[in-house]
Amino acid sequence: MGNNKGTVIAVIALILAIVSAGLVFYTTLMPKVSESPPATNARAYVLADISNLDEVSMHRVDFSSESYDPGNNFDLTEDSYRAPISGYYLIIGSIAFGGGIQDQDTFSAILSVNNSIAKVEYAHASIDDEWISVTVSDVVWLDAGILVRLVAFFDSSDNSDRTILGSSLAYHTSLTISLQ
Ligand SMILES: [Ca+2]
Ligand SMILES: [Ca+2]
Ligand SMILES: [Ca+2]
Repeated sequence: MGNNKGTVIAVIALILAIVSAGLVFYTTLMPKVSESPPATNARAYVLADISNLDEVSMHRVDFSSESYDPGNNFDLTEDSYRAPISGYYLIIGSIAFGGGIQDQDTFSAILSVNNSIAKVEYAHASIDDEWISVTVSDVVWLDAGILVRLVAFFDSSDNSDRTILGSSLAYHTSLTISLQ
């Protein structure tokens, strides 16, 4: 009996040793599960029309609402997106202009990265007073902390003001950003 008891204790001790060795191996040698990256997706849009924009001036688009911004990277006061981490980002900016004159006005949507012009797209009104959407998009490397903005520019043929159109949905004027 004494021997059997000793054997049982020895077996239990061996099992405990194996289990604790396994725990040490698991906690110290297994690769750490990487922490989830910060949320980067954001989309801001213009809720109500912005009228009386003077021509041949750069207008930082004044965003008023967000569809989503879980990482709080878009600042509606500064109208800018700040990259939370370095990486390649897909950026899509759309501006809807109103009040154009057929085949004459030139409307531009400008992607501003780090306060420099990164890309420009432009279009002309195809009929009088039609709203016209201009979209600029690109994949851009952003270092962490770099600012992205959407800028409007236009040259009206009658040298008059024009309007950026807003909507209660994001389909008129918006800026969408997503880490690739
Ligand atoms: Ca704003
Ligand atoms: Ca925000
Ligand atoms: Ca003009």
